[in-house]
This record gives sequence, structure tokens and C-alpha cells, in this order.
Amino acid sequence: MERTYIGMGSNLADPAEQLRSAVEALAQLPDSRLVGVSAFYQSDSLLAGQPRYTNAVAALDTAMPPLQLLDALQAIELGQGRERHERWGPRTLDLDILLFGDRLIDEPRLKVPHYHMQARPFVLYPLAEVAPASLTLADGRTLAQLLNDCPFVGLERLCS
Ligand code: A4P
Ligand code: MG
Repeated sequence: MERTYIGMGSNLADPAEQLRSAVEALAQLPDSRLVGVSAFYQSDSLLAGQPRYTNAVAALDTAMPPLQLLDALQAIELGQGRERHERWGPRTLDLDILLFGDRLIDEPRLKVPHYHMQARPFVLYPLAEVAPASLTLADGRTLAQLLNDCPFVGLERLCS
């Protein structure tokens, strides 16, 4: 088993409910064990004119290889009505593989660590609830350092 962290986001069709359904689906994945789920956080979309997002991060241990996990996550997205019209468009559910053990993956369909995660408060603060502060990225920076460089601005932690 390897420890993965999954970023979850939604800004359509009752986002909190979308995330709760996604957590249930993650818990059902084969050869995997859901280890933890952060609180839900709300923030403005990075793109103007889109509804606010709700985000969370799940810790999952899995024996699936990375591309098989990606397939499984995309099946969950589709199962929850995601339609891909445009990249970065509003979505019922977005599941991103943030980290997969300590692997560096650079394939056409899968880049890990997930691009931009190092500077996104809506990724780092929920991640810190399910990962140790000593978690170290490939470039040697720890989660604690990343948080230090990423102010808690514009985030609202929802009571669960
Ligand atoms: N892909 C490559 N690497 C990965 C990975 N590590 N995990 C590929 C998952 N997928 C990965 O993804 C496009 C393709 O990326 C996939 O087919 C997969 O093969 P997508 O989910 O269809 O597209 P996307 O989500 O629109 O693009 P992207 O670049 O993932 O967008 P982001 O970065 O997720 O940004 N504001 C707030 N507050 N909260 C948000 O969550 N999200 C976005 C979307 C914009 N603004 C936001 C938020
Ligand atoms: Mg995505």
C-alpha cells in the first residue's frame, strides 16, 4: 500500500453534498483504505465569475498503480455528473491526485505532485489536517514550510 492524498473540489449542485458522496465512493475503492478526510473549506474560485468552491483533502492508502487510481477517480467524477466542457470550467466534482507516496510522475495523463498544489491554500490547509507537517515534497520542502509561505487568506473552514 502507498499513501496518496486526493484533492476534492466542487462548485456546482450542492458542493458539500458532492464531497460527501465522493468520500463514500473513495471508501468503496478496491485494494484501498480511506485513512482520513479533512474538514470542508470554502473559497472564491480562482476564475472570476464562477461560483465559490468547496474543497477538502482525503488520505487514501492504495495498492492500485497510479493510472488505475486515476481511472477510478475519473469514474467517480463521471458518476457524479461531471461534464468536461472546458478546462477549468465549473464542475460538480474534481478529484486530483496531489501526492502518491514519494513518487514523481510525469505522464501525459498524470503529473504528480499536482501542479500548483504548493501555493494553493484550499489544498494545503485541508492537506495539513490529514498529513504530518513533516511531509516532504520532492523539492525538499516540508508541508510546514509550504504552509508558512501560504497565508490562510480567503478560506472559510466549514463546521462539519
Ligand atoms: N491530470 C494530470 N495530472 C493529474 C493529477 N495529479 N490528478 C490530468 C488528476 N488529474 C490529473 O483534469 C484534466 C486532466 O488532468 C485529466 O484528464 C487528467 O488526465 P480535469 O480535472 O479534467 O481538468 P481541470 O480540473 O479543469 O484542470 P486542472 O488543471 O486540474 O484544474 P485545477 O487546477 O483543478 O483548477 N478555485 C478554488 N477555490 N478551488 C478549486 O478547487 N479549482 C480550479 C480548477 C480552479 N479554481 C479553483 C479550484
Ligand atoms: Mg482536476
